[in-house]
Amino acid sequence: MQLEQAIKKAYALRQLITHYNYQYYVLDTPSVMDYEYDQLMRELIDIETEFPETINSNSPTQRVGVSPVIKFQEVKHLLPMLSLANAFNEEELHSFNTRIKQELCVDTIEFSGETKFDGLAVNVLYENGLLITAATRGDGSLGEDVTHNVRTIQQVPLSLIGENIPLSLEVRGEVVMTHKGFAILNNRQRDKGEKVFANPRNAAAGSLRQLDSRVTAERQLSFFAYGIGDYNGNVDLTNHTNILRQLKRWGLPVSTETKRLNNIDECLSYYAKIRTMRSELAHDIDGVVFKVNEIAQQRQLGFVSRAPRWAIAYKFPPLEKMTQLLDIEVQVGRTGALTPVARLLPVKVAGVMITNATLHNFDEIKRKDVRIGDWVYVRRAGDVIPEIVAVIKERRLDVSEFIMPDVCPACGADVVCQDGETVYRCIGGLICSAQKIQAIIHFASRKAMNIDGLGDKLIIQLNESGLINTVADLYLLSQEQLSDLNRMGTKSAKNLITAINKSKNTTLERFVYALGIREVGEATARTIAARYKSIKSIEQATSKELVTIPDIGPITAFNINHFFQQKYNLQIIQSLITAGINWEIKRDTMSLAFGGMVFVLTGSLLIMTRDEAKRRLMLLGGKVTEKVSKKTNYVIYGKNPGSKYDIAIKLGIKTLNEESFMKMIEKEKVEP
Ligand code: D41
Repeated sequence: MQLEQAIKKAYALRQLITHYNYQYYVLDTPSVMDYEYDQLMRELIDIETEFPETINSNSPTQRVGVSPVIKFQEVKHLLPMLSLANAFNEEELHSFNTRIKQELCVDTIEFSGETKFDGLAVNVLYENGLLITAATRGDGSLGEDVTHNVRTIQQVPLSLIGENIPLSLEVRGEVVMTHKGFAILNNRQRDKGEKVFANPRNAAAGSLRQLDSRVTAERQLSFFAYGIGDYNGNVDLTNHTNILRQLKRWGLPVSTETKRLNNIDECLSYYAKIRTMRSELAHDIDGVVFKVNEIAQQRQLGFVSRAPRWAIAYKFPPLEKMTQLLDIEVQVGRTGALTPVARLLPVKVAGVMITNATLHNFDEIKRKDVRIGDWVYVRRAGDVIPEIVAVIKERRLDVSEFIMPDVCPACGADVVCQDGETVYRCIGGLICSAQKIQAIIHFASRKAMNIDGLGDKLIIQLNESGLINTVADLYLLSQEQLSDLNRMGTKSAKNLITAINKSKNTTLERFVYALGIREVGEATARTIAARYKSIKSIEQATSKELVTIPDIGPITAFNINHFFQQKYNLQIIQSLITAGINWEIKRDTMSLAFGGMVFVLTGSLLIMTRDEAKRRLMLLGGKVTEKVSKKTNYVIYGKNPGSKYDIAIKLGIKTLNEESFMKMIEKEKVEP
């Protein structure tokens, strides 16, 4: 290749790659396969390696620097980066609206609404369409030069695309890290024994303040433009909606949730809508921002003390709050697993009073170095159980490390932690009162035997008063015994007995699930029930056989087999069945020996009666019909067969005499 040709080819490749980047990062509609994209990049790299003269700094191959910067330089923003006033409730938003309506002498104001990203504000300067500098907000006038790092963010175009490229343009936006990127980064940091970040915002900040852009490039940062600063171009930008649309045309990513809002009521609905979506978004947001849409009106309003009077951030209640860890309680689960639970100084997070948080397991406590008495950040997002995000080490006073108990807090049996497992377990089994109670709670639960009205508290009460020791005892309870209990009326006692009786009619899969075998959830229980069809067959299944079933691994197979080898468990199952627990035997006829086959009987049978033969065929999944047709598989004939036999011969259908028929069913060993 000649140099001239190489320059042309490199140019074409850059155009194409930039275009694909735009479709992927800005429009969110990828138009090529990753493979194809990678090929184009490879081709460009090859050309640039052979002809280094073709390289320019806005080539997509030049995002990551080859060496760290020495220190962060100062950058003066062409126009200052203002700050945002806040509203924390509806009233404050209304007074914002009233104030500016008065100022502008209008009845209603049109706003532009957008999500408020919880990241870091940056200013990206483009001159003649080329990215020149990117700087943090700093004090609003002077920021830190983070160009080398912002260049590594795939969403940020190194050169603008489209028409009417401005001579100069400052793009204001927010650098954020996705939840996914945050989780990946923290896992990697943990593996390397390095500092983990408390939240995506801190992680984004830490990543942007790297001297070495090769480190930043490995972290998944995103960028969203929310406005402009200095602008020298010939496209008329008369309102904020236009600005965002034009930024998108020039190849800059803009939040997909921006919306034009006709009045303050629409702003309130927008706020409510975004708030419900909050936990589903890929990024953390801490509120919404409303901006007066018309630039002319913005000018008229101006700003006070570095904050524009035409914009306001309506903040969401924070998902994270500070509180004190009062105690770590160790709970024993159904399978003996010990779970540490944090008891907190009650604190309201996102509208809900939080008193407990999960600590998952002992490893988690060690990793986060959580100690009783510490001040911590608790986080509640969506419907998830609140969790401790991080310890505020600066506030730590005299606290000592938490030690996992070496005996079970419920029964005093030994606690073991198997190699390779993070879980500590009580080995007490069903001798352990905690495990016993959890087993009964599980048995009665909705997806198991579904005993209506039999809640945790009642189960504990029944156990403490000596009425139930195992799940089988539930079916021996009488209404009188129940009415004698504290807080239990005759009516509730009667209802409970009815519910218990009702639970006797169940399905095999529910029953298997209810037994609470370790690692056997609903899905596995369903698989086992479908495969074995009777509790007797399940009891006899070997581990070797169980592992051949899809989705059952060696550990689950072992657990199932081990469970049914315990005499105690078999006794309980027997008692339950004696008490009247039953399920309909559903046959999957297709999987049986004669599944889907059609038989016709003719002549008088001597070895067994016609009804008996019919029953046997049906037990094996066969269907018995009267007329011979092309669909018939076999005609079984006895003495003096009639016309049905002749038709079978004519149609070429297989015929069997009684002896061959007997041999055939004997081979299938069907119990009579
Ligand atoms: O998403 C954001 N964090 C965001 C920040 C946004 N959507 N809009 C913003 N608009 C402004 C003005 C109105 C001053 C141009 C902002 C910020 N400012 C801002 N971010 C950090 C300081 C100010």
